[in-house]
Amino acid sequence: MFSPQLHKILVVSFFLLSFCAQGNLAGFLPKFSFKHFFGVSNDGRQTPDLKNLALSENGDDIHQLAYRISRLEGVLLLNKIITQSGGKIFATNAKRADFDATVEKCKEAGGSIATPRSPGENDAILYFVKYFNTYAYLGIKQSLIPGKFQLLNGAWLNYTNWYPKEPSGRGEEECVEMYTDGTWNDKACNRNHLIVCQF
Ligand code: MMA
Ligand code: CA
Repeated sequence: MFSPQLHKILVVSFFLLSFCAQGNLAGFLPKFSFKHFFGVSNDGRQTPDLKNLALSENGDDIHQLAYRISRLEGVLLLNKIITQSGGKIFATNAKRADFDATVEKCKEAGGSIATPRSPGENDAILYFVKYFNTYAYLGIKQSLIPGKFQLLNGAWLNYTNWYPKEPSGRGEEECVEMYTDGTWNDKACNRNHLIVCQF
């Protein structure tokens, strides 16, 4: 029913709105309030105000929805709640986890672990690594060939940003972390790093 782009924006919007509703981003964005985007239902829970978005096959409804989403996207970008590069959106929940838990959290949210495929995408992830001054795991893992890395879908990398002399683990470091300058290091998968997802 939605284009992949609209679907992605909806998923990331509700991922972030649910964290905000739980107050999990308190402190991350102290001056910003999401209250304009919520109505309060009679059971007291906060729910997104989507009453004007009853959808049909009517193209006008889709345009209204696209317009509303683009305004939400503007707010999220303005406040650096999300970053983007090309068509990809990146976001964090400001929490830490090891590699497996990060993969799981991002999946649960309808996305996947942040995986830079270009300098622009690397920078979009780096924004959060710098903001929280915390390394992040990337969606890259050692292949069956020790010291050779691939995407989680098994594809070989056609963009890399290794720190000088990395990867250095020779089979002992199966995951990849992003340093606070945006360069990459192969590393054990059990560290607590910043959760950054892509959508
Ligand atoms: C650590 C560890 C490695 C990294 C080296 C760089 C000593 O090991 O983080 O993954 O390659 O530091 O000196
Ligand atoms: Ca290393």
